[in-house]
Amino acid sequence: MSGKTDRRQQAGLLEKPRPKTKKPPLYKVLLLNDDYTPMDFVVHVLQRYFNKDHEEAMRIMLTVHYHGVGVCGVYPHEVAETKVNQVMSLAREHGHPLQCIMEKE
Ligand code: TYC
Repeated sequence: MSGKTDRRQQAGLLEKPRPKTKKPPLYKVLLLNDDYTPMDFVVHVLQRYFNKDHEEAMRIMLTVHYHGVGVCGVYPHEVAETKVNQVMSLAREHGHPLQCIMEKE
């Protein structure tokens, strides 16, 4: 056998250095289509909570309008949850049936 382990190996210095930041699981925040929520309101929500400019917000809103669902952004669990709650609260306050959900990536 090779005998004694050298100091570098003991110190772990032969291991590939890896960044020890563990990445959290990510969640997509989705908007669902409905027949009643005004388009302007959805665009406003995308700009206010998802930091989209007007053009990108329009694009996402129309994706939802024509395809039934669209991705607003991808975030760690707690951030996604907060955004879902903010969107649902604002929609309820305004009497709109808009649905916002999160889904593991
Ligand atoms: N379909 C809605 C309308 O015609 C607009 C809309 C878009 C609603 C996206 C919800 O997530 C939504 N007024």
